[in-house]
Amino acid sequence: MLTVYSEDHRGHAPKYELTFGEFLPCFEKPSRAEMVLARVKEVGLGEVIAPQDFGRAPLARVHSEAFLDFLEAAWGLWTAETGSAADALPEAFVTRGLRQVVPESIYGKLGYYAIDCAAPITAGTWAAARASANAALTAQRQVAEGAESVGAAFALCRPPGHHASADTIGGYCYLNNAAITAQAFRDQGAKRVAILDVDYHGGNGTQTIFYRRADVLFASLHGHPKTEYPYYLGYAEETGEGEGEGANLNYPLEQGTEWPAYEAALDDACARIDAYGPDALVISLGVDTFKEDPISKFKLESEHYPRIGEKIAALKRPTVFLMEGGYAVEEIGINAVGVLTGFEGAG
Ligand code: SP5
Ligand code: ZN
Repeated sequence: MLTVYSEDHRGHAPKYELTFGEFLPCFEKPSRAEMVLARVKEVGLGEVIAPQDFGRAPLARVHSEAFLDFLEAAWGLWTAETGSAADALPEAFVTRGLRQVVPESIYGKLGYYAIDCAAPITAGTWAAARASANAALTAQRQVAEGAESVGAAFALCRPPGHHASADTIGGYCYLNNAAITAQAFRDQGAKRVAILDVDYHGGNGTQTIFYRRADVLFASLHGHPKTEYPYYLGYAEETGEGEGEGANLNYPLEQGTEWPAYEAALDDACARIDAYGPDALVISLGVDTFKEDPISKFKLESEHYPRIGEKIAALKRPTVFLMEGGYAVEEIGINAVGVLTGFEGAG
């Protein structure tokens, strides 16, 4: 399987995030991608190529222009206003009863466009986020064009994307790579696209982007938002709205979930995806479901990841895998690439 990877992610190495009531060293760090790349090479998964630059147009198909302007300008505005070399983070948020205005201050802009204090902006964040989206789009193009009979490709995206909505960042995410990829398939003629999100955290950004649409099915298995980030979305009763009714499938699972319950939910999601009849499949591949993950509470073991890949392969659709979360850095390569080798072994 082809892997798309850019070194530009290294320029995005924020220092601290607010988690567990403390500013802790960021769990989402460059070594994650390096470990996955090392494993891709170790198992001989296939060729590794650099992304092409698709420019801003495919990003603007799912994100607002004002949001993209903000992301591009944020670091410059931060340094100009604060003179600080610290990473840019919000200190107040637009919540109930406040005016939905975009203030002049970068602090006000950050609070308008962010949902938490876990997506710091640094000098290299915009370039890294663009490279991550370009990796996704390059993998999409390879699969869509079926070059060299590519049935699937892997974009080693960093930073991840599934918590970013049309106009918000959060949860280590800036540009929604899965939404951008699904939209690219649609814009190139796919009638229906399915996104399967197996990251431990509910993909609130992806859900929101497609919630009123029938042309993109979003199915997500995740820690139950009653106890797990992102808390305010990802409940089972969220099934889509308007034309999108029935095209959003959430499988919230309890803390401590082990393989049998996980497999049952995954089988159900795959059956629903198959019935939907998508022309292409996008996988938000998070491996923070691993038992040793430092911020998550599922109990999957390394042997289970190839089985996830086999089930995805059984859908027999052109498939783009996108790296999302996974913070047990020692095992992130084994687990993420395990899904891909499981997929190939079944094919
Ligand atoms: C892409 C991705 O995996 N982003 C994850 C962002 C998670 N940030 C919040 C982590 C919260 C951990 N604390 C949860 C305690 C509740 N049991
Ligand atoms: Zn996650």
